[in-house]
Amino acid sequence: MKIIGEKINGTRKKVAAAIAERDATFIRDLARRQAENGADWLDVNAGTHPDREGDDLLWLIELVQEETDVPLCLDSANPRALESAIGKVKETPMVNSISGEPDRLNNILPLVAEHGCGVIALAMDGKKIPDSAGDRMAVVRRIFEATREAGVADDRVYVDPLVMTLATNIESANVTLDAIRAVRAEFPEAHVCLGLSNVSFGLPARALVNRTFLVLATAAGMDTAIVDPGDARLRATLLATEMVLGRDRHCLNFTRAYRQGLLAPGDGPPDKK
Ligand code: THG
Repeated sequence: MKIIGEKINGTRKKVAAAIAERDATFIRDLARRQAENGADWLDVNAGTHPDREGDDLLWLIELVQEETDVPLCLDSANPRALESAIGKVKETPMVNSISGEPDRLNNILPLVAEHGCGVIALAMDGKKIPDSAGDRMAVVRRIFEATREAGVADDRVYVDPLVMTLATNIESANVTLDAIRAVRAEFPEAHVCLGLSNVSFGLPARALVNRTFLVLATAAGMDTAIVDPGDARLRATLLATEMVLGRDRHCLNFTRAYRQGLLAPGDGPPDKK
């Protein structure tokens, strides 16, 4: 599993305040901690007004890159903000995201093609996420027509089938799992990427719900997750899941993590008393 660290997101209150106050220490700290916890990319989302987003994104990028060499995942729907950000990054970034929306395809895809970026493709084309896996796949097929036409190889595309909360639709995770399997079957070279936390919005014990969904989404074929890399229980669950699915030869990663004390308390040997 590849991990995109989600913490530098201006829709979070603390990050919004840090951006507004130009609190560099707070942002640097988020970057360093996620890098230390093994993030493969760091998502950077300014989440600010479109007039400010470009400048705020550049400020964030500069700070993050002073702290770590982990490549960035530029999280914006704004082609102008993305274009100036792509010019500033040291490592080839991931672009988060395109969708089936013609404006985003026309304005963002050329940047992705030119700079050789990976790109997250949301399985939606308007404001609303399609209800069924079939309707999401119809969008995904149109996106691949466009990425192939632009010369972006399938293995640079990270399809995000999207998940909505179970609190308002009990089938929502099932729809997403069906979409993941359909993407894997139809576009075997492509990746599947998901932000997990929407699944539990409005529910209690969200971390438990997110971890459970992580297991199922991984089994269905998700290979990239947008999560908090500092969530030790989530990482432990991930290590166990990959081993159980046969993706950890000789159980090396799992046993090494155990010896390093990285598996969460309570998941070790049973208490003898
Ligand atoms: N797909 C793609 N990109 C995405 C998402 C996705 N980018 C944004 C988001 N979803 C993933 N990132 C985050 C970042 C932070 C939090 C959740 C998702 C988060 N949420 C806290 C919570 O849920 O309790 C509350 C916010 C806070 O801390 O203030 O931390 O799906 N392609």
